[in-house]
Amino acid sequence: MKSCLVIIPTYNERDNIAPLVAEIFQNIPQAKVLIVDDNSPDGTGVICDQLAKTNRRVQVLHRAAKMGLGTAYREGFKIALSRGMEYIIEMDADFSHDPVVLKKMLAEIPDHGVVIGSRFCNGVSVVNWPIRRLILSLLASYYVRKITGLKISDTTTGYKCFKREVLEKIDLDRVISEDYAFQIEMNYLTMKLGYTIQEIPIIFVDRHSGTSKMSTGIINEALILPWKLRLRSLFGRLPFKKNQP
Ligand SMILES: Nc1nc2c(ncn2[C@@H]2O[C@H](COP(=O)(O)OP(=O)(O)OP(=O)(O)O)[C@@H](O)[C@H]2O)c(=O)[nH]1
Ligand SMILES: [Mg+2]
Repeated sequence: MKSCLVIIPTYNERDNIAPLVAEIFQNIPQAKVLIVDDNSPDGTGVICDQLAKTNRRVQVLHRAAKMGLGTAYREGFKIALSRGMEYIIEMDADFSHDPVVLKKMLAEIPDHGVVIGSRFCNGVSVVNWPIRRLILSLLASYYVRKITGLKISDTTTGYKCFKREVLEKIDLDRVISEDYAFQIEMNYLTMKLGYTIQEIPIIFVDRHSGTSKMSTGIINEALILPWKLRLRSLFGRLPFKKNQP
């Protein structure tokens, strides 16, 4: 069984994090978990420390302040690579991503660069999401596909599993997205490296408790990013390590 690290970024997820970690281990007991907490004002970090104390498979990275989802994953990826992890999973803390899917992701990943949990590859499979969020997400995916040439139906999902060799080829310090646009950027880089992106259907459920961190700034970053990626690609400035395309 290959090693696997599930990275969970948290900001104010006090009620979600402990039950989520328990469900992850129920589904994939062999995994390790890394929580990246940005000094959540609601005390999520303290709960994470308790989890780490009682389970050696859980590790917590505490950051000083809210610095964005993209930067949290970048730091998490570096730790995963330094610890020799073969498969690296991204997952939200709010139960929108059903841990039951983890096994299927791990079954598919050997044949692909990345496996993504997709809300739109099997019709639209979201539950309890406000129609405004759904339309925004569908439009975002359409827009991103048109500009980047990505062929996937859900370009912004945050439920994914990377193969180590993909992350090894990317210079994570030169990845530009700080927040949710990170998902688009990583898909684009995976495609440009020549790896396949496999979509598997998920049923996305709105967060159990807590509040969304979505903001206008975050949406603007995602709107501008596809153009930046195209320009960077055109000028050979994509953040690949030496000897990559
Ligand atoms: N460490 C860290 N985690 C973050 C940050 N922003 C969001 N998160 C976490 O990233 C995950 C996704 O954020 P959500 O607020 O659920 O975003 P969303 O799923 O697009 O929005 P909702 O539909 O409201 O759930 C959650 O686990 C958040 O706690 C951040 O700046 N730093
Ligand atoms: Mg969420």
